[in-house]
Amino acid sequence: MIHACRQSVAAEICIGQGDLVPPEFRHHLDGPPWGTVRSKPVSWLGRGSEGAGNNQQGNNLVKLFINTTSPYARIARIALWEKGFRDIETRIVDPWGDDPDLLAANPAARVPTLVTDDGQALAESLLIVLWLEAVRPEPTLLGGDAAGGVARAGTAMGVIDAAVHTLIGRKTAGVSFDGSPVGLRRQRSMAEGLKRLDADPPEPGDGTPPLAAIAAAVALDYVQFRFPQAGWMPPVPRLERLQQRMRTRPSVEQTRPHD
Ligand SMILES: N[C@@H](CCC(=O)N[C@@H](CS)C(=O)NCC(=O)O)C(=O)O
Repeated sequence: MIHACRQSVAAEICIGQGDLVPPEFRHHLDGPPWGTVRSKPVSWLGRGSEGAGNNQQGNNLVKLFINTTSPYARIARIALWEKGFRDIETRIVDPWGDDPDLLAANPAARVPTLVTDDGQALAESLLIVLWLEAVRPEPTLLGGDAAGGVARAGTAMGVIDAAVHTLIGRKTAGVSFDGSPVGLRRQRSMAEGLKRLDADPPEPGDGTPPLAAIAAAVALDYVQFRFPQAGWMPPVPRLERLQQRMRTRPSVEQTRPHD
């Protein structure tokens, strides 16, 4: 049996071929166990202590499950930070390792998952943003042009989804996934989505950035992080300017993806 071993900041995992198999099917596997995960609780959303601060409102959020590479978790982290929920407890997990607490909160075992103190588990990055907009409308993340902003955010999410799906494809098919019809389609989504965002990039503004700018910056950072020097990467000078401006926000800088 071939094993893929990898290491991340918070989770050291060595996953056998059970990696993608749900628990109830694991008994079909032979060979070594499913894998081990060591997750550590952390008390801050970012990498360092620079961003630490007080939650300005009541503490009705108890835990955010994240990992340090997930663009979805990063969107939720930035949104929470920008909304003033800066000191929520975060727990770094490997979502592929079936962390029992994450699984208990979210049957899809995906990050981000946000657990509130009344036991509600909120999944899906954009639903977390939606919920945040409802419970804390100011500062808004919708910006002045709601339709334009949501349209651009949707393009950025298409890039993020395509990037993540490419990595999942590689998990099952290896790098040959990239040249498959689906892999090429995902590549096109990334390249064309980034081109379109570059042609008409979101405006970050001077204060709280809108969701479109957050999602576009997260998308570009993630593609560059996961596919450095990719031949299909289009030139995106305007998007790179947005990226630089967004990095002046601690919420963005402190959550940059890292293994
Ligand atoms: N649509 C979800 C996607 C979340 C997602 O796929 N997260 C990944 C990490 S990048 C994950 O947890 N993957 C584990 C899995 O798919 O089992 C969102 O917007 O939050």
